[in-house]
Amino acid sequence: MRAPLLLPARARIAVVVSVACAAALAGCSGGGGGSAPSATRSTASPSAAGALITIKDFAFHPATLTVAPGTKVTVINKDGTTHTVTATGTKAFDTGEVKSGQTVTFRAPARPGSYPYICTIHPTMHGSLTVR
Ligand SMILES: [Cu+2]
Repeated sequence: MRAPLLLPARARIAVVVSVACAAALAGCSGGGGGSAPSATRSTASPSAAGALITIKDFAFHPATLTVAPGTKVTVINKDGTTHTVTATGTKAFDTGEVKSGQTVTFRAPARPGSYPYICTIHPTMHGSLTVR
C-alpha cells in the first residue's frame, strides 16, 4: 500500500536533479566558447599577420601602433568623410583617399623605425606607426 506513494516522490526528485544538471552544462559550454576570441584580440606584440587602424571621430585608433617590418596594415574608415593615412616626411606609406565606410590595406615599411603619419585632408589628425 505504501509503495505506490513513494514512487512518484522519487521520480519528482530525479526530474529536479536532471534539470539542474542540464542548466549547469549549458552555462559551462556557453562561457567556454565566449572566452576564446577575446584572448586572441588582446595580443599587443608585433606581428606580421596583420594590424588594424580604425578611423573614427577624426582620429586614428590606436593612435600609436607597433608592427613587424612589412606587416599588412588594414585601415577602416568609420567616419562619414574621406581620410588618408599618409606618412609624413619620406612618405614611407600612403593609403591615398579612404572614403567613408571603405577598407584599404598598406604594407608597413621594411626598415625599423618610428613613422609619424597624418590625414592629408585633415592635417590635425596624427598617428604613429612603429616598425621593429
Ligand atoms: Cu581626414
